Amino acid sequence: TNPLKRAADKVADALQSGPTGPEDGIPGKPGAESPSVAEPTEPREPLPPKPDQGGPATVSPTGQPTGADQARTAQSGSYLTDAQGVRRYDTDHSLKAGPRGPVLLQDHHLREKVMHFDHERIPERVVHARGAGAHGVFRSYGTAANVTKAAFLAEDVETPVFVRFSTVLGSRGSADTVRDTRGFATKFYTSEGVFDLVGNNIPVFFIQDAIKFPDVIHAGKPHPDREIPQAQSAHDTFWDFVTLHTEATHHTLWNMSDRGIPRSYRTMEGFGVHTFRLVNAAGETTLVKFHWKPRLGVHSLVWEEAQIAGGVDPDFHRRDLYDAIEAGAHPEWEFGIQTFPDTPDQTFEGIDLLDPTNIVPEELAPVQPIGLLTLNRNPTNFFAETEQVAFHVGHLVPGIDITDDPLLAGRLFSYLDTQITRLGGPNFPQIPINRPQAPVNDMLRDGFHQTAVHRGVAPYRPNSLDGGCPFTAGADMGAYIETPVRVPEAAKVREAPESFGDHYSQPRRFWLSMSPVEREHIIGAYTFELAKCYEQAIKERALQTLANIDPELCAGVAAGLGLPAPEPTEPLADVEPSPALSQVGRIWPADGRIIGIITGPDGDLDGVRAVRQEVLAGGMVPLVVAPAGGTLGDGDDALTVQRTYATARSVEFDALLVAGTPGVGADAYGARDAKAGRPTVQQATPDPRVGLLLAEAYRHGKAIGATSGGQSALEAVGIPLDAPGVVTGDTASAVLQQLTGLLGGHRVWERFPSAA
Ligand code: HDE
Repeated sequence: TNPLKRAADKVADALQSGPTGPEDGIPGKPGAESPSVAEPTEPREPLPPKPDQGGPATVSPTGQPTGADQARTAQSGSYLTDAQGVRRYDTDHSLKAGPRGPVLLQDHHLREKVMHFDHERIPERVVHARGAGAHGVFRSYGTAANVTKAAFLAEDVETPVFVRFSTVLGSRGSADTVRDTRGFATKFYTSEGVFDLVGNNIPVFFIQDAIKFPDVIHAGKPHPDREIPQAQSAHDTFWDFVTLHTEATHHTLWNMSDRGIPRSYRTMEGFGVHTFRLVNAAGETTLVKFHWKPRLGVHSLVWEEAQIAGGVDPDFHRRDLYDAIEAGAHPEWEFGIQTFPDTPDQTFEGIDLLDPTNIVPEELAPVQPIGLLTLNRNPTNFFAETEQVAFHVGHLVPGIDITDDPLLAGRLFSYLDTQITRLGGPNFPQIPINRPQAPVNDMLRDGFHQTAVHRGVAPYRPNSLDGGCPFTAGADMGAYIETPVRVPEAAKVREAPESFGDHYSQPRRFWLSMSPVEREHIIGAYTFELAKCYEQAIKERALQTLANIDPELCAGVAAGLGLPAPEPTEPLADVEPSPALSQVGRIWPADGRIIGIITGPDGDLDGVRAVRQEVLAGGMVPLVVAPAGGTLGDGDDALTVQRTYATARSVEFDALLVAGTPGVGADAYGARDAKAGRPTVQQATPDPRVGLLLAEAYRHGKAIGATSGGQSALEAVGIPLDAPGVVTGDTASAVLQQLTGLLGGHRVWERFPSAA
């Protein structure tokens, strides 16, 4: 009765019954009157999906999954086996000629185990090696349905996704909080096949043509002789490149801004960077730029925090993403598009849409929300999912097409090519995390790591042996049809268009859009990075590019380097600021923010208990910080200590609340001395580590609160109780209310010198 099953049976019958006549509808086989090269048959029923492409779909006699099912479950059965499923009685001792004798070569288990281990590492990604991923769901609002026929963008469609965030320059084991661009790559498993949006948290790119990508990455990666520095742009070759290729000025400026050191993956914007072309059901096209807008707002670290985190918690962003998802604080981004008419010149308000060093200010083309992304599940296995996921800008679905951006063209080659080395052959789409969730019926066969057991004999078409399938679909059956865009009639050249020559007006707009604090941070970042360069000529050339952006920027950096500020070599561009580019001055939800509650055995434990519940009720995360681990108080009401004075560091918290007089740490300063029989050092109040926690939080513009008992701790480290963003109250709850209000602004910006 099931039409799919009936059709499948017919195909199976046709395959088994051997040569048949034309009455079977398979002309071209023996017996047919006029062999034809046209499509030999018409699908009479909806075509059956090919049998599972993942491997033999069989179940073992014991009912254990094998083949594709086993690939999904990986482990089954209760007993240790080798890779062939043979149970092993011991995996801790090699097979020897007697307990003290030589190890025997015939020990298959030893050799299999060590052989597999020897090959556990695969090459890391040549860029974006360091990353973290998560599963989620994308729900479309349907607001893009007038400009694209993509099925997953129709109203209320839910599509599973996998997202991988990354840094660009560092190795797999490098720190998360380095100054760098972040990758933001999303795999949508749509009903029409996989769509990958392989974007960044910065909307522009260093170069305008993919042919320079190897060069810019060679310049950014560690020096080839000493292999230092790791995951840093603060070195000569990077600055040499970006000052000689001035098209890099805009991206570099974004890197030197707070965007280069995000607070969390959860507080990053994402951008598709290139201009894409959407196609609707009527065949009309619209040019678009894709945006991800984080619900928590765009929020960054301050530089000192980034450096501290690099040491005390190199996994800062990875941990943050994982913990937030585990805690149920599911990060969300709204997906949006800026739309532009698809005119022959492909410019908008004078901005060349094919130049990936350009943005279009949101004030000129507002970002229209088209759906919501929620990350709600952590990977089960980092290697299987986050490491093996393979994105590709060429993974497109009907309704989404490319433009002639020359940077995009090279990427369309690179992402497929790189997987062959990284994932060991052309069959990486069969790895579970990469499998489409739409039926796959390709004619690709064999190759390294082929896990599918393909049936049939004719992986070509047309054919007259495998029931004629696979059939080709037309546009009305959901086929991907390239937009028949006109190709300009022109001579073959290796050249960029003249409009790609403006390298300073967009950086100037970015600079003019920044608040004083953000400008101060940018000047600090350039000064730090250039001061790390050895070559004087590179520093001078960098100052020249800065002079062409803005004299204040150039003078600030020149002063820090102890060099004269040059005059601009081009007239300064007359551009309007784009307020949407600034991170300061808006109010965001406090969800998922982390509140450190500092207390001790003598603290107000009832107050702490109550305030913990209020923090949780407000969608935030409370972390109780006390002198030693374990619990505070007794019985059922005992409070679990989540951070000790030894393990807490300011970077982890968005706000601190001192509830009662902090206690004195038991390990480094007291118990150890006492244990060793040494006289205990006279304790300062508060514990020096609490002092450091408070002083850093204050310096980094974080909200700080204290109950009456805790105020002395603030005063002891010189924090004025009437300073901006410092709040007090009788109870912890009263303090929390004020802290939550302050969190909306992300930081207490007034505390930074430029705001004074
Ligand atoms: Fe990539 N890029 N890229 N890139 N890129 C890779 O693909 C490349 C560019 C981006 O989490 C590689 O599978 C070229 C822009 C992300 O797995 C490689 C050019 C943007 C990721 C590659 C660019 C990106 C990559 C390395 C210049 C933002 C990580 C491993 C034309 C729009 C994806 C891999 C993940 C990864 C090539 C420029 C984003 C080598 C040739 C522009 C987020 O194929």
